[in-house]
Amino acid sequence: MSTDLRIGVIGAGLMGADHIARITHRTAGAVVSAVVEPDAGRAAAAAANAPGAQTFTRVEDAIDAGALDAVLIATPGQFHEPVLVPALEAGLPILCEKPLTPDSGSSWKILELEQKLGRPHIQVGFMRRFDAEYRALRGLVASGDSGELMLLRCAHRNATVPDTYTQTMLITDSVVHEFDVVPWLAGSPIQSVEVKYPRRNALTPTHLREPILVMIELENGVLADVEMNVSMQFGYQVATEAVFEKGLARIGQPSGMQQWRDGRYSIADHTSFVTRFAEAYDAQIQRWVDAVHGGALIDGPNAWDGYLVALACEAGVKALDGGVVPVEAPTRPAFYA
Ligand code: ISE
Repeated sequence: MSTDLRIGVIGAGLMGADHIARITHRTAGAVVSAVVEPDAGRAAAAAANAPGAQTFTRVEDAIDAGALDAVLIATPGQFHEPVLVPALEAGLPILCEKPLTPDSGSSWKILELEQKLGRPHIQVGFMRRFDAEYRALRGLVASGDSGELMLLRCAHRNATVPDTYTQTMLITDSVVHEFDVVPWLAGSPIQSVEVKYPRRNALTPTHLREPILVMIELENGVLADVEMNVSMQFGYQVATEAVFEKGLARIGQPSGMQQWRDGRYSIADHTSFVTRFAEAYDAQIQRWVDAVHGGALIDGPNAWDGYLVALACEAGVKALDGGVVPVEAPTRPAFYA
């Protein structure tokens, strides 16, 4: 009998399809047993990478059919809550792509529901925490080898974004990652958020005003600036420079083959987060699967982390209209200690 974890993947868009292929081809100890996707074409295309998986249009049907042991939610954020609720009610382990939910009120309700289960069941998909260079930088900060961390200079650049991408998504879909990873790197919660607008990129879609510069102030005095740029054209880049008392560290620089040709020097960079963070996604899913097998259920950011990020996103969205917006979090429940 197979002991593989039977994962139901909810949503078979870009990320869902990528995770389905990952679980089938690169994750040990797991299979995709169910694909929940209302769009028949997407469901069929995704199922081709998941031999033997059943397809459903509603998560409740997959749960009622006993078709899964764990749930991976890869739908857009506004559709997370309607999946989180039945999955928690069924007591299933969950890996939920970011954000946990789009606002702190609904995230709080999810925390309340989860706390009925006795221990955390939700891991949130902040994959940067699994990236080898981010981990090395966090280790450097914690070691104190370069002195205290003072500044994080973060660049987050997308070539383009789809027409459905809105102004608030600069915060809720993109800077959301820095709202998780900056406090994690620096070991301190977010105190306030401010947004500044440099000169607008003429190539930006007409309904957007960007790039933006987001200032994130942490309780320990570390300041992070984030250049959020979604019309960069050339490719995808997520890079950070950390400024310490005794030196600097850089992560996210292009690597791989350097080429000299026709009087030019070049090195390839990424064009999408799917390749930039491929290894981080692999590690994230593998560690989650191992944690479920081992009984810990999660091994990574939890729903409380997701809630804190929801609070920061609310502040960030307000800050799009100007001013320094404070982030105030309640005391962390002992359940998430
Ligand atoms: C996208 O949803 C992601 O999560 C990517 O990591 C981010 O770079 C991009 O801006 C988002 O739209």
